[in-house]
Amino acid sequence: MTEKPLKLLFMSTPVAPLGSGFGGGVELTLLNITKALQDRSHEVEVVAPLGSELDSISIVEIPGEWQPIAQNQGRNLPIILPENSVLANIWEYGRSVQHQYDAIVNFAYDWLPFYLTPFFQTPIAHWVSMGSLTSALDRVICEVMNRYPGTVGFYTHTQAATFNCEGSYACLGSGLQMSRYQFCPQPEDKLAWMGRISPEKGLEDAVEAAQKTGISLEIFGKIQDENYWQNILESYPDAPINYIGFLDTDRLQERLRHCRGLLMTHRWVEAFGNVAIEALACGVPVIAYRRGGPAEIVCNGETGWLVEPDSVEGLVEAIANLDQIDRENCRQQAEMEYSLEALGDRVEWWLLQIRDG
Ligand code: HBI
Repeated sequence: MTEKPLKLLFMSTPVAPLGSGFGGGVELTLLNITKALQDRSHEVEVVAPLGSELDSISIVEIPGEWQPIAQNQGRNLPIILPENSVLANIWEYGRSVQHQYDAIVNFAYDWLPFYLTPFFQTPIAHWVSMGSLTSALDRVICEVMNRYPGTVGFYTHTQAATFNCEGSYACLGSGLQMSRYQFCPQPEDKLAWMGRISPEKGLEDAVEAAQKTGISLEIFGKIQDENYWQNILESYPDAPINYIGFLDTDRLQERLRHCRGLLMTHRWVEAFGNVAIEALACGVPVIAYRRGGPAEIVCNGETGWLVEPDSVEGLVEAIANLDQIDRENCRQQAEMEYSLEALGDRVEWWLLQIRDG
């Protein structure tokens, strides 16, 4: 890199401390973007809720009440801020130190940072972590896209399209530290499902597919909606499932890599699907509903199978065809498209444009 290094302030999702798993894929994305940019000698300071942990990266921890999650609340949800809002406190901190940075990067899927954008002197780049969910957020995101072209970044084009906004944006994908994921050529006879356990993730379809095929399903992830989880257990009492819980990356890949395939059974337009590239990095093919980000990731017939959305029959058929996928191809796709270097190229370019205005 010949240009002057960037000085960046990263503002976490405010729904829980980083490292808890409640922040979903954006926790991993934030970590990997930080690493990718630090590898290129850029300076990154991370601001996040009190109690956050992010590998060995130091964090400015901010107290306050967590932000309620935006999903499953209906499109007309008004803007909510708790009494002593950690989101507001994070952004008050950002306001007070903004002049020390070239740009601020927002990872919160919330109204406040978008609204505040014109009130800051330092440019703000926004990383949007989900597809469109509420009209209030859609509007403020579109306003920022029009007023500050190129400052809003999405994971995928499918995700960006859900916002129905003409403004220009950056499509950034995601990436992983490939060396942390070990390739496994010979799997055991089991399947994997990974994610926050919450209705929009459609876990019940994967459980039903496990029951129909008799192949056991390892379930990785935080239980975000306890009622939803209990309901699944009651509806499929005989399904061969094994709940593993939320594991850190090292322990996750140790188990995941031995699986024959990863099932992605999302009901919503999944913005990306970090779990898909984690599986591919281990050589595990991905069977996903043809909906949202995973449809832009999986090469049908090469690194997995894309299935008609909400079709458990389709999942069962794809499971029967898993052996047609060469696990080497899966690892190779991850290395080519989703390495930290590939992610760093995209994000560095995006942020340099924003700094240099
Ligand atoms: N909800 N209000 C709100 N703000 C976020 O930043 C947020 C969220 N729900 C989920 C979420 N972020 C992340 O889990 C994403 O990875 C999806």
